[in-house]
This record gives sequence, structure tokens and C-alpha cells, in this order.
Amino acid sequence: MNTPAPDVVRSAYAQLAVTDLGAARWFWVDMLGFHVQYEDTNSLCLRGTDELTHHSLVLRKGRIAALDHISYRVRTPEDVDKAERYFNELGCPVRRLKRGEGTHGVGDAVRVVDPLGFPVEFFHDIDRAERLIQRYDLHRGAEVARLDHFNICTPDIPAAYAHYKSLGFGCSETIEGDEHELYAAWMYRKQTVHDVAFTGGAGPRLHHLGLATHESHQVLRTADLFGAVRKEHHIERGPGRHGVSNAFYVYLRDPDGHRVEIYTSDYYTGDPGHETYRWNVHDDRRRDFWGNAVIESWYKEAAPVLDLGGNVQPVTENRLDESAVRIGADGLG
Ligand code: 4SX
Ligand code: FE2
Ligand code: CA
Repeated sequence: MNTPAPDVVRSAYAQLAVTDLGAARWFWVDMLGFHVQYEDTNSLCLRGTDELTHHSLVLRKGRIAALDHISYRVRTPEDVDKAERYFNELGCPVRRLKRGEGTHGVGDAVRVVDPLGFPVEFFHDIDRAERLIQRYDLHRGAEVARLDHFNICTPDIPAAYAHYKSLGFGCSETIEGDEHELYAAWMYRKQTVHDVAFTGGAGPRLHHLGLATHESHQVLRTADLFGAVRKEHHIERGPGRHGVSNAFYVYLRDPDGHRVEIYTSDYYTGDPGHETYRWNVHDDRRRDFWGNAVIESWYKEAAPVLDLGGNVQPVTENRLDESAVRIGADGLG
């Protein structure tokens, strides 16, 4: 394709449809410690302690629990035009939204259904927010600092890799079979392990949102907090240490089943020529560095995604099933 790709800065926010805004508020605000930046009867705009833009998570009331869209910030206003041309040229559904027509706090934006079937937004302009980094008096719960990444389920990992590669993303790590079949990949624009990662599975579906905390004790504290209020069933996997990314993690499910990862201590990827680190799918340490098994729900369950008209996108079944690999930390067998 000749049309230049937009210059993506980072994964910026996700908008989730939730069925009970009050229950979602308990989970994301009271337990995880997100700050409420804006609120009306149908939605909440939330941000972490380090975020200087209006929100990194939007919860809006919906009939079913689903991903409304993921959103990337681009470097300049002209990159929004580039995104519009780029996805038009790919033949994708594209919609331009002026300030006030889309999500609260966000300016001129383009929403597309990308070639993988995901609802994705690109914007540059967004309202600024007050610095809360040192407002320790306001930090609560898991003390989430910022959005780190999106993890999406797709049946065709090589196609997802190729699409994001053409959008200018680097690849920090992969999981590969003996013949280098691609089971999973972690790709970035900002200088961390990832802005987006692909999990093999029926798709398009949202696997999880990754939220960064500063320190590993906040991951442990998160698990302790859910145990303390007898809500331990919201803890799905971990705490543990990932092989891929080296991050310390715990996965939780919100009241609608949306999965979130509390994530900390990955590494810098910004040097030119940063090399991809390739894990073999049989390496027991790849998904949990201590070799703890991944549970089945983590592989199989994910949230539906919506199209630009708010309807659920149909899914395609996956090709390679990592959970069926007999040796390894996934150890379902
Ligand atoms: O399970 S993995 O160790 O492969 C992994 C999963 C690594 C980093 C992540 O953010 C993740 O969700
Ligand atoms: Fe993750
Ligand atoms: Ca094991």
C-alpha cells in the first residue's frame, strides 16, 4: 500500500460497554483506584494516577458487555487524516468524528473496523488533566498508574502481526512452534514491551486491558484487597511473573467478565534495532516464569467487540490452539 500509515504514539484508552455502571464503578474505581475525571448518567471517564490526559478507560452503560473500541493516540492532527486515508484504502469501514460527536474529552477522531475486525479509534486532540502523581492522599486500591496495553484475541496471528507491522509497530517478543508457527506476539509503539498483543483464539474478541502500577507490591495488594472483601472470585490468574515481558502480574475479571491485568516491571524497547525475543511454545516458563499452569478460562474466555453501529461482530474460530499444546506452563493436559 502506498498511503502512509499514521504515526501512532501509544495505546491511549479503551471504551467498554458494561451492563451495570454501579457494579463497574465499585470494581474499577473503589478496588482498582481509577480516578473519576468525568461522569454522567450513562458513562464514566477514568484515569490512573500518572495520566495527564482526560481518560484511559471509558465505561458506558450497554445492553451487553462488550468492547466498544480501543483507541490509539497519534502524533499530530494530520495523522488523524492519515489514518482516515489509510483505512479507506484498505477498504475498511471508516467514520470521522468531530469533537462532541464521539467520546467526552476527545477531539477530532477517526473510527474504523480494522482488517482484523476490531473497532479502533485514532485521535490526537484530548483534554488535559491535573497531575496526580504526587497526590498520594488520593491513591487508593490497586493504585493503577496508567494504561499499558490491549490484548486481543484473533484466529490469525500472522495476519495480526502483518497488519500492526505495516502500522509501524515493533515486535518485542513472540511465542513460536518448532517450525516457527506464530502462536502469540507482543508489539509496541511506545518504548515498552507492548501496546498491543495477540492471543490465539476465536476473534475478534477483547482478551484483556493491561494496567501499569509502579511496583510489584501493588499487584500483591490488589489480590489481598479482593480476598479481604470476600470477592476473591474476581481473581482469575496469578499473581505471578511472566516469562514474556518479565512483568509481575495478576488477572482479574470485572463484574461483567471483562478481564484486566495489573502489570508492572517490564523493560525498555526504544533502542534502534531492538531485537525480537522468541519463546518456544514448549518452554514451561514463557507465560509464567515459575512454570505455574495457565487456567483454561484465560485461554478460552474473552469479550465480544462491537462494530461502528454498535452491533456485535461475528467471530471466526482459531487455527492454532496454544492451550492444546501438551508440554508447557499452560499444562492444561
Ligand atoms: O502470559 S504471558 O507471559 O505470555 C504474558 C501475558 C506476558 C505479558 C502480558 O501482558 C500478558 O498479558
Ligand atoms: Fe497483558
Ligand atoms: Ca509446570
